[in-house]
Amino acid sequence: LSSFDWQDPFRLDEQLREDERMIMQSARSYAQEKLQPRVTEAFANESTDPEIFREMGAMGLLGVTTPEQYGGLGAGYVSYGLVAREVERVDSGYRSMMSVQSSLVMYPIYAYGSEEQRMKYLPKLSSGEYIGCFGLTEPDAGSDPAGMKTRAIKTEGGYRLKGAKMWISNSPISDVFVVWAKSEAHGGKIRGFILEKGMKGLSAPKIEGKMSLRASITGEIVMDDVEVGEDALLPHVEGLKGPFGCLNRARYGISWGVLGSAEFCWHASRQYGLDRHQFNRPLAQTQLFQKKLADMQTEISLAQQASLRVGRLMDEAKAAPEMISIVKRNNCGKALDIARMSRDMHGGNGISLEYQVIRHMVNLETVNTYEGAHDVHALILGRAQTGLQAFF
Ligand code: TGC
Ligand code: FAD
Repeated sequence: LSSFDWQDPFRLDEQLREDERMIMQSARSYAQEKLQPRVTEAFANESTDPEIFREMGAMGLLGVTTPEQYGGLGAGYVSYGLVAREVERVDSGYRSMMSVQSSLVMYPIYAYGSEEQRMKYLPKLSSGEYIGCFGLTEPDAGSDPAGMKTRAIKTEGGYRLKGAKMWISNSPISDVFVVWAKSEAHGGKIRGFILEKGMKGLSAPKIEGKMSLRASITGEIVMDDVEVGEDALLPHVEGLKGPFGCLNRARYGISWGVLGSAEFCWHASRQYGLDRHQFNRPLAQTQLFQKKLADMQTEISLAQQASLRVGRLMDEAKAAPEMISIVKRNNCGKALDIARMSRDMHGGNGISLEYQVIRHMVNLETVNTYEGAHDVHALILGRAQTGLQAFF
């Protein structure tokens, strides 16, 4: 039998291709050198630096899976997941900025947009010159987006949009807004529209006072009779499968991202336990501390294998949404447990921003809720095995 690497129990690294390893390494260098030094202050002050989009764009971290002719990297979903993991190792808010831009704005424009829309938006979103957001959730429609109230009313030559979106990542600093509305001209079906900053009647006020994801700006999208042309409509999709097609990709990315947070908390706990002495021995020399480290290592390494498997299947176009529900739900829930455990293992220091684990812990509260709350994914999986709808 060969040796055991405690940091990489199942040799994840060996299972990656050379190009994937290189993308991961460059994301890690960027995240550690450029994001890590500014995160504590950004979180404390609840401030988001829009320059981060330009930096990520220059590093090729936006639009990892977008084809090269539209400014993307043209890489696969395993690479995208590895980038999410490296960025979220620093902060879930930074990963959120990246994954909204990539999966929820660039993907629908690429998959459902016209060639003109692709050429107009994708290169600038990929470079970070444009910042994008995705408006699905509303004040009265969160887990149940079919209940949305936003309407698109047919006008001569286009549409008039009326409604409000809530809890929208990036919206206050966005140039491009992908929003979903029920369109009367399409039998009340949900359709996607691309709005642009500065349109009359469009505003995106910031939501203040979040105790989680404070380095990632969140806002509303208010559409007060916003007039758009026919060219704002995403022509190639209709119904909820439009936004869900984007969510599949973002949820998969999140399944990797949260493992970055969890790994940070695990490694920090281990180091703290080695350094901190109580009762004349390192904390790490106690049975309870070691059990917690073993649980962290076990959950993280199992979850990595599951996300890698789903990523490989996505690259082969063989992944099903329910597979993504399994990894999104499991990995978010386990990462949150790990972050809470890590906070506890740091004792009093665990509540200080300086030790960072409480920042990960409160961030993961959001990640466990958005993109389909933990229990909502349980209902998706329950329906898949019983054939019975338990949402209502
Ligand atoms: P249901 O009847 O199940 O489906 C309606 C239509 O949609 C299709 N569909 C999917 N298509 C592709 N992928 C999926 N995962 C799909 N799930 C469903 C389905 O085939 C059907 O198509 P058709 O052609 O027959 O009409 O719809 P439902 O209303 O019963 O849905 C139930 C439920 C709970 C599963 C769904 O509404 C749900 O997933 N709710 C959670 C909402 C959610 O995830 N919101 C996320 C908002 S965005 C966000 O949080 C971004 S944060 C990002 C960040 O900052 O990083
Ligand atoms: P609800 O749907 O009201 O759920 C509340 C609780 O009830 C949850 O625990 C849920 O699991 C449970 N529940 C709901 N239905 C059922 C049921 N049938 N059976 C049992 N339990 C149920 N949305 C976007 O569109 N774009 C974004 O960019 C975006 N970014 C976000 C950023 C942040 C920081 C946050 C906090 C949210 C963001 N969201 C975004 C919204 C997010 O997707 C929603 O918050 C999420 O879908 C849950 O909706 P809700 O908050 O309305 O909660």
